[in-house]
Amino acid sequence: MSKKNDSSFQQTLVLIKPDGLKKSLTGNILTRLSETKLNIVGARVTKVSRKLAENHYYHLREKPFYPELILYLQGKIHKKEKILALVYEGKNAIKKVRQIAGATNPEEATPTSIRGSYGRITTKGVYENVIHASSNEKEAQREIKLWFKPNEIIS
Ligand code: IDP
Ligand code: MG
Repeated sequence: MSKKNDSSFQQTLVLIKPDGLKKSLTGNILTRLSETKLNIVGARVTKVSRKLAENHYYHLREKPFYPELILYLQGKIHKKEKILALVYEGKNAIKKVRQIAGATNPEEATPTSIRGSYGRITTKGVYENVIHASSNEKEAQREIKLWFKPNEIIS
């Protein structure tokens, strides 16, 4: 079976969120992610429009923290209005990246994970957890299309 027909061979979206950029964590985060031995097949710095943020976090639109979450992803809270978007590819990419990212709540994340090391909970209640990582295959495919044009992925 060729690599690309193998269902464990996946692409996953990573976003270094505005707090990650503001705290100069890009190098540390990329170093941690390189432990996965996955390949980077896409990378771009971009501003996040309200529409893009709302689309990305569509599944959370009913949550009380949603308005704050949208401002957070847009960088309005950190006065750093951009993110670094990456696509990682390889065997079990989604699970490997999620494992190094750590749990959503930085207080519950393994202390050595990216979120456990660098995340925090703000007084307004948003989990500032420095990175996004797709959580399943359907989500990964939807999100990669949202953040990248097909010709920006070099697989
Ligand atoms: P994930 O980022 O681990 O996939 P999601 O449930 O998809 O978690 O939530 C997206 C983002 O929304 C989280 O990364 C975090 O920034 C924020 N968030 C999720 N749940 C909560 C919560 O209960 N309180 C505050 N912020 C949350
Ligand atoms: Mg999620």
